[in-house]
Amino acid sequence: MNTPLFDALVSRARILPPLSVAIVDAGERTVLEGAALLVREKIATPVLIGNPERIRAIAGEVGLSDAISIVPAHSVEESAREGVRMVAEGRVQALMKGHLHSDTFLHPVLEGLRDRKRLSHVFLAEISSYDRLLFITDAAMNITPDLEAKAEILQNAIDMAHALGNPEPKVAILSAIETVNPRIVSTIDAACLAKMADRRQITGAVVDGPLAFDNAISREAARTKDLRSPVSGSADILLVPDLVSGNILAKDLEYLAGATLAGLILGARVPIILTSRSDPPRSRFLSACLATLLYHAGATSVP
Ligand code: COD
Repeated sequence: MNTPLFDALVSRARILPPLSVAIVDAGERTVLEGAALLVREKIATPVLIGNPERIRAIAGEVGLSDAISIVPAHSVEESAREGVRMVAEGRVQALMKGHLHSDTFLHPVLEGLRDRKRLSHVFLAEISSYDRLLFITDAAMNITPDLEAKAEILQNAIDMAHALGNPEPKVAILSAIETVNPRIVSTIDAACLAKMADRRQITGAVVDGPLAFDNAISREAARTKDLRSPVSGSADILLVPDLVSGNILAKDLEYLAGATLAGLILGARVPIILTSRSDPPRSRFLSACLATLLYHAGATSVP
C-alpha cells in the first residue's frame, strides 16, 4: 500500500528518540508483530503487559528478542490497570491497547490519566483519492456526545493537527444534509459549533457545518448543490455526529476504499494508541509514530 502522507510523518518520527510504550494485554500475535515492527524501526521500546508464558511463546516467533521487557498480569483488567500505573509513575511515555476490548482498556485510563476535560479518539486516514490525511473524530470513544462534548472533541483534534504541523486545519462538521433541520439534531449541533468557532469558543481552525460527507470532501459536489463553503473539497478534520456513524465511515474507508488508518486517544497525560483488535501491525506502527510526534510536541499534557 502506497502511503506517501503517512510516510512523511514516519520520517519525522524516525529522527526522534524511541518512545517507551506499555502495551496492555500484549499476548497475541498481531499485537506482538506490531511491537516487533516498532523495535525494528527504532520507533518505540515496548514494555509488554500480560501473561508472560503466552507472550514469550509468540515473541520468539515474531522476532522479538529475549531481552524484551515483560510485566506479568493475570487478567485483562489487571493488565490495563498496570499500564495506567506505569504511565502515572513516569515509567513509560505512552500506552497502547493490545488484544482487549476498548471499554476495558479505557475505564482505568479515564480514572487515572485524564489531563484535559475530555478524552477523545482520532482516526487518521490516508486514502489514495484524497490529497491530505483525513482526521475522523470521534469514532471510537465518545458514544453520543452532546454539543459541549463535541466542542471539546473538536478542540482536541484541532490541537493535534497543530502539533503535527497544520496551523489552521479545515473542519467539516458532518451530518446528512447541509441545512439546519431541527429534527436532525446533528445539524443543529453543527451550526452551533460553527458559530462557536466564529466567536472563538473553538479556536485554531476554519470550521463549517452542517455539511454532508460529499460536500465536505468534494468541491464538485458542493458546486453542484450551489453551496459555498471554505471547507468543501479540502476538509482536514471530519467531526462525526456520533461513534456509530463515525466508526462505520472509518471502516468503510478502510475496507472498501483501501484507506490506511492510524488511531490515538487525545486528552490524556500521554498519547494513547488505540487501534482495533483486527488492525494490521502497520496500523499499530503508524499510530505509534503519531504518538511519538505528539509526545515530543508536548501536545498531550496541557493543564
Ligand atoms: N472524557 C472525559 N471524561 C469522560 C469521558 C471522556 N471521553 N467519558 C466518560 N467520562 C467521565 C464521565 O464524565 C464520568 O465522570 C466518568 O467518566 C464515568 O462516566 P461513564 O460512566 O459514562 O464512563 P464509562 O467508564 O462507563 O464509559 C467510558 C467509555 C469510554 C468506556 C465508554 O464511553 C465506551 O465504552 N466507549 C466506547 C468504547 C468502544 O467500545 N469503542 C469501540 C470502537 S473501537
